[in-house]
Amino acid sequence: MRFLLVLFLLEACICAKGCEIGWIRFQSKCYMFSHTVATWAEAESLCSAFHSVLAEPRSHEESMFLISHSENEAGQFWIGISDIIEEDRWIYSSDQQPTKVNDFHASQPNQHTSANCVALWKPFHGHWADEPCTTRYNFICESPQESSGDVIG
Ligand SMILES: [Ca+2]
Repeated sequence: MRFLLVLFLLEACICAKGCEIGWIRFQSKCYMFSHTVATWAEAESLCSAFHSVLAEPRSHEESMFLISHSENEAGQFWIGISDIIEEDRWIYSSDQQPTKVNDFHASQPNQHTSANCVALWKPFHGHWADEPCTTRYNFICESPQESSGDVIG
């Protein structure tokens, strides 16, 4: 019985260190670059269904990782930043705090109240564009690397 418990704890440790299959690790987070498209709100729901949120780059390094990786993938990618609540006040969805990084392309944002969600934009080499939230794009979910509290097995 004790041996089984040790095995279980060992496995739990191994699982907690990595990312689920199909997710990519960078620093302390796991990311999933979707292969399907959805509106920004649908994308939020889909990430939530997988116990994650739309990606929220909190540092220059995280933002650069998302931008450079998105360049290897087809499509534009929604992230969890919007100015839905107040025009030109760009906030993270999960805590409504102002963004800590700004990787809008030099020409962006440029669509005012008609575009309130941020996408990594292919023609801008993955730099941000403000886009209408109802457009269907690919999206990036993020979850913490260590998913404590998950039931294993
Ligand atoms: Ca706007």
